[in-house]
Amino acid sequence: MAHSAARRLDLYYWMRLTRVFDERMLAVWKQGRGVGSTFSQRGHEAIGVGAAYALAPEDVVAPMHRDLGCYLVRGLSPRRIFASLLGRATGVSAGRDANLHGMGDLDLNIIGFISHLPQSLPVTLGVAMAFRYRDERRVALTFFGDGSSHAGVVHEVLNMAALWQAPLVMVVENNQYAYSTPLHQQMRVTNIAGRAAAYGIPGVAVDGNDVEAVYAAVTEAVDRARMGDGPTLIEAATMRMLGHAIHDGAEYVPRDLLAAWEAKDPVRRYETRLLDDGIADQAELDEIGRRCEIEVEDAIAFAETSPWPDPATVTHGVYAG
Ligand SMILES: Cc1ncc(C[n+]2csc(CCOP(=O)(O)OP(=O)(O)O)c2C)c(N)n1
Ligand SMILES: [Mg+2]
Repeated sequence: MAHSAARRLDLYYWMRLTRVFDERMLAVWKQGRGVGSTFSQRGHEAIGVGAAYALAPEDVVAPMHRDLGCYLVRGLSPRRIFASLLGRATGVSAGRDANLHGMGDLDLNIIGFISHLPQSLPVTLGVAMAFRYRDERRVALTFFGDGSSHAGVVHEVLNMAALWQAPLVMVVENNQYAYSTPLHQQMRVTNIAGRAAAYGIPGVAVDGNDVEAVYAAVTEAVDRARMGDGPTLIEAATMRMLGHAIHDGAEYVPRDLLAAWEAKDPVRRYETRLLDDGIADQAELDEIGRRCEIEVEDAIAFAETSPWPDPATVTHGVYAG
């Protein structure tokens, strides 16, 4: 798929923004200015950005804990996200949660991350079927991890989505680890996309460190779903470059494995490609980086000066009777 220079620079901007946000977020936490724990996004930039970029605004997406790029592309501002991470009243969940769990915004068609992995699958299947019943040409997209892919509900959803030809795109982010458990200790068949054959739907394996490849694979799956041709399972391979969350030094990950993936870093790789293709020169890419840094610093300042939630609002949004 040939892309315009403007689109390629836009994809680069979103990945760079995700990277800068992640690096600054980790620094803030290490300085003791964070709230609770936080999940590094390093390595996942191309997946979140490439997948979100393939969706129309009216499509519904259910990101998970390493899809910061998706939240940003969908229109959650760095300010609102940082304020959420710091548990402030100006955050997406108005202080109800202090990490990427509490980031749903139905005005942007984002379903908040459901902590019980991978329960976004049955929810998005329901959303997709609602589109079908209402005769709306909209698509639902959900992410889940390699570790999450073993849960029984995944197989139920794959079967029902296939049977009903639901307009659903399921993206497995295979980052080689589920917490401290490497892929080979999770399953004998490590080709997750291959599981799709058992349900009679397409299974697509894609390089999750190549933003244009992710964008192309998700675009094709979204188009199929929108045309009424049913669901797709996409496996996007990458590496979780840091620990599971900030407390985890990931000493159990072999250093040579990390070095091999570092050489395929999604942001730097795209930067090299843009330079090689003459889309931009280094000064222009640096300028994009500076823009991202300014945006993220502004978001941090906004978040840190935002008020805590008013205790009187504690029951707002509680629906149990
Ligand atoms: C049902 C359930 N069990 C356990 C957890 C705790 N938990 C959170 S993330 C995680 C690892 C998930 O691994 P994977 O699906 O590969 O995603 P990754 O963190 O690697 O992106 C676990 C066990 C959870 N959130 N939900
Ligand atoms: Mg994983």
